[in-house]
Amino acid sequence: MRLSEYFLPVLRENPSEAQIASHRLMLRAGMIRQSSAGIYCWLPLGLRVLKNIERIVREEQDRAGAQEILMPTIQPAELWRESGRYDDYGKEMLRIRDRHDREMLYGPTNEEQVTEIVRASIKSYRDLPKLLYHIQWKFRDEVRPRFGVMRGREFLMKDAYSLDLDAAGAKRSYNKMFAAYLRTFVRMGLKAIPMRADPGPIGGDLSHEFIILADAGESDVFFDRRWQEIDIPLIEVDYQDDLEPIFQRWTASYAATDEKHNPASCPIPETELISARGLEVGHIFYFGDKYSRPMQALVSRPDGAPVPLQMGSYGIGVSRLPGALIEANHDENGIIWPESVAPFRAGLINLRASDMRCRAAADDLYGKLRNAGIEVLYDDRDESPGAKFATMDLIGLPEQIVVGPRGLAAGTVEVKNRRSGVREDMTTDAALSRLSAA
Ligand code: 5CA
Repeated sequence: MRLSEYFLPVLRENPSEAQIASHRLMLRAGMIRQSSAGIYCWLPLGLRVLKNIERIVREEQDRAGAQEILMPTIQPAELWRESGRYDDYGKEMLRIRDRHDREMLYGPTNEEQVTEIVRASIKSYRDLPKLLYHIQWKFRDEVRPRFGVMRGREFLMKDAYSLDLDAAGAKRSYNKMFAAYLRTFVRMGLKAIPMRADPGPIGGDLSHEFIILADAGESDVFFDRRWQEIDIPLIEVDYQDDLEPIFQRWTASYAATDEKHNPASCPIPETELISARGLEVGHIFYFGDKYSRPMQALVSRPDGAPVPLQMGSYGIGVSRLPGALIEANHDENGIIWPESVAPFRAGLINLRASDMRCRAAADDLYGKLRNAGIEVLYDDRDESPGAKFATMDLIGLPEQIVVGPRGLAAGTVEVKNRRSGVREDMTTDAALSRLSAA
């Protein structure tokens, strides 16, 4: 993509409404634009990141055996009356009436809708287990939408739902999602610590939040100091196996959110305990028959007796993640994207747009990069070198390739790694193979 043609409305000044780095940088880098409080438009650069995040989430859900569906954003109020949550949900739920005066709502989550789908067709233990998920916009009329996409009112969530015959089966499904979450966040370059959590309005008694430690986080969390040294690797998971050992391994060191943390019954001594701020990027729940019982989603056991489905739900804050990723990856000059989610693999800067030789060389390299399948944003604009460097640093592409008159005379370009800041002169062929290798 040529920057001269790209829609990248970068801001030079810090927007005054933004209190935290990620919100500031997303606005400055032209990723998003606010439509109204807590509701955002996604511009080309931001949408590319959002799609990359979605792709990783989808791949890991599919790998774990979850099947993608798509449920509507608007749901009928009756469903929520059946579960009893229509009144419980209070003002956070956006309630709507259609032209026939029927009560509808913009879904804040989908437990009821999923239960309604499966109760019509899943009747026997032979139909189980099942894991269904979708990636869809939600609406919660938060009292205090803030920090940009981090606490929005309209936001994109991946929500999965597990359906099992009994508690043991439900725990197996929980473990699958637990393992899938470990992999999902590691693939984004994030260290997300699974912490015992309060299920809140979703219900149930087994629940974990996946938390990234960050000062901008909204939760107070408590954990064993050993977590500071633990590195979460990209574990290989065979989803046919018993995954309880993985669950045990990654919950062995104490970690809990403040709603769950009780100093009186904490299993580790205070000297080993760290308290910090955390950002919740995922939340998983096992709630048994909380929805299936009132909504009459029954399956027959092998002995023929009908029992309510055992269910769990599993959320990831897809549109919160670009913000969370920036909180974990930025410096004073801008964003530093991990490769797996970067909007482009590299930026190509032509230092002298007016110089015919520079232009020819940069155009040529741009063509080669594109032919090699490398996604590149080519700054071909007639701007000062300083402005070009500042824009590239701000938008945070992993590598920058600089074509300038001095290098050309020597037959080289300069490649700068955004994260390390290390610059190297190399031939265009070497630059091409460095970028292809990743
Ligand atoms: N039904 C369950 C799981 S599918 C559920 O709704 N869980 S949740 O309430 O914890 O939300 C799941 C994830 O969505 C959270 O972990 C968080 O990352 C994200 N999320 C929740 N509220 C917001 C919000 N207001 N803005 C942005 N992301 C949010």
